[in-house]
Amino acid sequence: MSQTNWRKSVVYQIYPKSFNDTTGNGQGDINGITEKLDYLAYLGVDYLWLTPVYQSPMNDNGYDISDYYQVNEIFGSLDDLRTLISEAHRRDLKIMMDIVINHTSTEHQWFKDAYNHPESPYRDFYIFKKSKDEGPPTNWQSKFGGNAWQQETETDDYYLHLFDVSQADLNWDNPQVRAELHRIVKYWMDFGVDGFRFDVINLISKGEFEDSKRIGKEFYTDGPHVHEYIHELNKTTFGGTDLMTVGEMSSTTLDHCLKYTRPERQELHSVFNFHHLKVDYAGGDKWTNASMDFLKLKEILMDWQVGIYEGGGWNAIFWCNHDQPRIVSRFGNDATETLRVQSGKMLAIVLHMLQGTPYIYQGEEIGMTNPNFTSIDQYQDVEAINAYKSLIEQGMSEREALTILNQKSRDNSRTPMLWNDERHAGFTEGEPWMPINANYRSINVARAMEDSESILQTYRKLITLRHQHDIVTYGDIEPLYMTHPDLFVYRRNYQGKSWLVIANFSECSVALPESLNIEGEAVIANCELNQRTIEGYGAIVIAQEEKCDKDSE
Ligand code: TEU
Repeated sequence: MSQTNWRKSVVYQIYPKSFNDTTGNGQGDINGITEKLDYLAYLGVDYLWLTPVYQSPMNDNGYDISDYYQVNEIFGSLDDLRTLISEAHRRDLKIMMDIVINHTSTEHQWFKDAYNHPESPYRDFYIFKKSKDEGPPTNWQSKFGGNAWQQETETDDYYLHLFDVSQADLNWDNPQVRAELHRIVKYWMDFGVDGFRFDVINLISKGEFEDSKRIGKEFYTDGPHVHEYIHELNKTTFGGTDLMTVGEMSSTTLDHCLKYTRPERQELHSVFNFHHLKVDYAGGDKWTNASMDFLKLKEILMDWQVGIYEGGGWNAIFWCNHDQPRIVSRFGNDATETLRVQSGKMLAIVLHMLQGTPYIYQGEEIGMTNPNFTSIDQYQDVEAINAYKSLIEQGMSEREALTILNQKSRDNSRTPMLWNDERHAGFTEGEPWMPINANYRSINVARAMEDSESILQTYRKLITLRHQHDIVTYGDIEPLYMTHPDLFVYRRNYQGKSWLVIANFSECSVALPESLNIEGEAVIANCELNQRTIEGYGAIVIAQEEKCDKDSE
């Protein structure tokens, strides 16, 4: 297996339950991933990130781990995972595991022992607190709705769960907990994996529990000891190896992300942040219907691009993951086939020319869309179901609530991968655990592979460009025309060369600003620039010999 430069790499995210089923039980499995490795090699990606496949009651689809050392039997066995790793390595593909160590499932042996046994040595593995004024210890809110404290049945104590009630937060202030978590990471390193994605790793250090009135985010986001604990994790486990690491950072700041990723601090290689994906949250509230604020999208993306580049950190860049709606339905346009293909390519070009490590979420590369469910019964996700109940309680009609879920739910991205136009889109021989998108006959991998003009071919070309041209990885980033209402324009500059990226986020043709120099050779495009006009959802990257000073705001 050859050495991989993680900085020049592209990562493909796999949600195993919805990827490819080889047993006929309607849920994807590890052997299903192995079966598709040739396709992933054809796509050209470098790393495969698997969302959790450990033993779990699956209340949050695997982000509730009950045994970190075992594979959930719905996904297969440890041997299947060994085979996947060696088959991936044969094709120069690397495997990243998802490590969920902010919390465990309440089915984990540690928690079972701790619960109801105040004397248990595992009691201090979690965060148990006394009730306050006959209510929960603080007013902290769970990210999945409701109070973040759950009362024990036998005692007066509450335990903390920042996510579902079945996901109890670990107490990282306890050195024994940290030692156990380091052991888990080392186990998977020895197993032969090539990288880790750390789930909500910036929430591990909880601050003050005193103020009971606030909803709590500020007490545990990028908390008091977070950098110390991540540095310790690095030094004790993956530090000094070439394992690639990325941390998922919830509601974080640029300053903290520089600290997490500047190499000399020895914490992580790269970080995900989500600020650019909140530009369609009306008043900051996810559970609303709103169109996106395009100027805000540009501003946030560019603040992070420039800030991380100048500060010497590293971004993970992405439009999609298993918690986000499909990007072509969200910031693109899926109203017609032509618009879907055009906007899908445009979004791909804009993202993959940015600085950082790009992530592709399964199905994004063929432009999969939101499924537009018609009934709440089609939803599976704990967060969506809680949100639905709460919207109805607030007086909304079922129809209105469903419209919001259709736009925002995490289930939008969790429908099965569309492989071909056969029964259940080739995902399973059995009954799929989630409905198959109705448009699978026209949107599927087999078709995209045959079509030289497909979104898939744009992704393949973008990956090749990144591998071949250092400017994409190392170039600086220069935002342009930031107040233009339709165009997203920026430059990458490196060693006297400059790549100009122009994208039109509107459905209509747009005239290019007069001051923009468009001379040069198109490196990749989904359109031509006729008479200095860019068509609806057009995107083009122009290689220019040197930076042109004519560009201006
Ligand atoms: O997500 C963390 C997280 O905060 C979100 O992306 C979350 O899904 C969103 O805020 C809800 O609106 C990670 C995982 O990616 C997610 O699937 C898990 O449910 C969560 O952690 C808990 O482990």
